[in-house]
Amino acid sequence: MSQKKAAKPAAKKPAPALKTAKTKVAASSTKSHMTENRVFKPSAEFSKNARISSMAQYKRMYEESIKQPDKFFGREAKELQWTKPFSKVLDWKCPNAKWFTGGKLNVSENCLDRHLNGPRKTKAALIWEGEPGEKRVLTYQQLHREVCRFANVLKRHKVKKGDRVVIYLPMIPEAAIAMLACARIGAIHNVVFGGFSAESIKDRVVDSGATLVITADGGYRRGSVVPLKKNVDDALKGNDTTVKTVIVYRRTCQDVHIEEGRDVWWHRELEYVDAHCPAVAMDSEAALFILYTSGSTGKPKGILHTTGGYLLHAQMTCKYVFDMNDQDVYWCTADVGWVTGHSYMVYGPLALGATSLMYEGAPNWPENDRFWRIIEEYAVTIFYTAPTAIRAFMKWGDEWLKKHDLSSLRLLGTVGEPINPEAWMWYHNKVGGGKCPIVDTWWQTETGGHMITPIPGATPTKPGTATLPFFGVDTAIVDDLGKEVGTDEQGKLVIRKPWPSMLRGIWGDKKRYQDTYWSEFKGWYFAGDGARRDKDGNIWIIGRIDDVLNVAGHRLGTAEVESALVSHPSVAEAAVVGRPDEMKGQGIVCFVTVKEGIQTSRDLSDELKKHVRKVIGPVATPDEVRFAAALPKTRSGKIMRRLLKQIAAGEIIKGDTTTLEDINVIAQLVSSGED
Ligand code: 7RM
Repeated sequence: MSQKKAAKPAAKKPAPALKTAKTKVAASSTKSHMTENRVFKPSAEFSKNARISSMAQYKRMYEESIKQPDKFFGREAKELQWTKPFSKVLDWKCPNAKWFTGGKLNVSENCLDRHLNGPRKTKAALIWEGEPGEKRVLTYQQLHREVCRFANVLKRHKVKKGDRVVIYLPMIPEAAIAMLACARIGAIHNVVFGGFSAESIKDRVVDSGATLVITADGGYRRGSVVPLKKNVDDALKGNDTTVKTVIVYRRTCQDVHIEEGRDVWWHRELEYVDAHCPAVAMDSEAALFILYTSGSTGKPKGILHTTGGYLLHAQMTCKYVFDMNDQDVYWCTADVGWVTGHSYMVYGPLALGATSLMYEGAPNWPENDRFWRIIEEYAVTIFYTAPTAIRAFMKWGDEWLKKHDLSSLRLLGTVGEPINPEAWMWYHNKVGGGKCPIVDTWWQTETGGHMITPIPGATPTKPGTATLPFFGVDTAIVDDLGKEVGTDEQGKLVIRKPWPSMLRGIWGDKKRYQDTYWSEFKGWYFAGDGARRDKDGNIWIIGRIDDVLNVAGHRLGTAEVESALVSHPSVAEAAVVGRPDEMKGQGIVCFVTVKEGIQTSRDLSDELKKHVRKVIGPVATPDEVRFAAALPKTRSGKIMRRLLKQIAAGEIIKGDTTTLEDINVIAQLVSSGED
């Protein structure tokens, strides 16, 4: 291991006293927001230095953003560098939004070139640490150079404006370089998470019609090598896709197959190009990237994001939500394969000229304190991670934190799922030393950036709520008829106005875009989440109300897992539900009926778990496979998921079962979990 073992003894100053408006009244195990009365106001010191320093200022800005969006966003957008100024802020005809029409700009120019004229030129843009311990720092000048060179490699391979490029890389600087290089020449990137399987890559390659794939020989994860190139080879087997070229970065140096006439090495390609590559001026509404995400039905959908509005929102949220400054060392622990990695590791921070840290591997490699070690070593000031990670750290114990000096931290963030108050308190006290505001940011792949979030120098926070809408975000919580529900009542979370970074469509499927997001309530975006608003106006996200799972912050469709299961020769029918999981938020439970003549066994259940893992990827590995003689269905043949969820959670069956076709099915299912 190249990591040094010894850790400094905790040389921490005592944390300043908590600024709590109210004393602790709720038991720490309280899950319900109705009894959550702990309020944490930002410290006077934090507020004083923040861009937004009071609720009055937030409210003023919010009001302007809703009532005069043209004025508000027109002003904010001037902070981007436009090759040609826009003539109109918003053109909205539901469900089609056009932001900053007439304007032209280039995302890579905004993230790189415009920082080269002053002191940021030699400032760290990316700080990287590999899992085995290597370190790299790329200044803005160096990153610019690498992006230009790689963009020229893409051009050499005939990649043009509008072409789709699949990126399947580990968490290495080349992932950001590849994304920015695509943006520079107007190619549309489609990043596929390194934890997805060959079949998932193939689906995404085919659906997006990609002509080029960028990958690496392998990547490091928890001490072993993930065979990325092998997965790409398997995905492209049969030569029946549109892919002409595969560019391979050498990361792990193991032997890989090189397909003559298709595969080329990244480092060799660089020998043929120079570092001069002008950025292409793109229409504000030109596509920037596609990112696949799970829905409640069918295969993952390619969420389309465009240029001007997306970049503005990413930059603006880094400015106001993360309060990022030139002095900050900012670390987002998300993978680039998720939207969080796009907006908050690459585009937002770089647009703002900040320093973004990237770590390749697992949080518990070589030991449970890897993250704290990194925070100490690089004096990280802003840390953004997921509740599932926080719960894992809590379980591993405080001694891992105590070995490290975390006093550089000034702001903490979470994303991906609701955070339980216990985890919030632990994060606040143990990681933040009681002094750092926490921004619990609610948003989605579709929204492009933060939607509901505290403003750290202004918003009083409570453990478990994402609090208030960001600028321009017009939220409402409504019943099935679209009527706003009362205080503390649960309803569906909708957004009633377009916002700059909203998705512009689903790749290749206009109808699905309209149906999925804009049909439940006419003219409003329906996010798929349930929520409540408390008496102080704070929004508490309950979670997905559709058939989308959130496993350790990873979004998966029950339909995807079901279709993976029925692709196995022994399976007749499958129904997949989530069950509450203390660590992961949700675990995956599969109810399976087998084909005539097939014997069920523990071996078969293990085989099915492996099968799903192979088809979708390790993130989708089921926690439990339960065999059943039949699945509970209504008389019209719909699987009753509500019942299955209760069975999976071990709850006594509640609610109406009168529509159930065969009541005996339930008794069998309940007992099937007992052996
Ligand atoms: C960024 C991201 C989106 C789903 C979303 C929610 C859940 C995300 C929070 C949250 C409660 C949060 N994109 N979610 N953030 N729930 N509080 N702060 O996660 O497309 O992969 O997932 O994640 O259910 O609909 S995503």
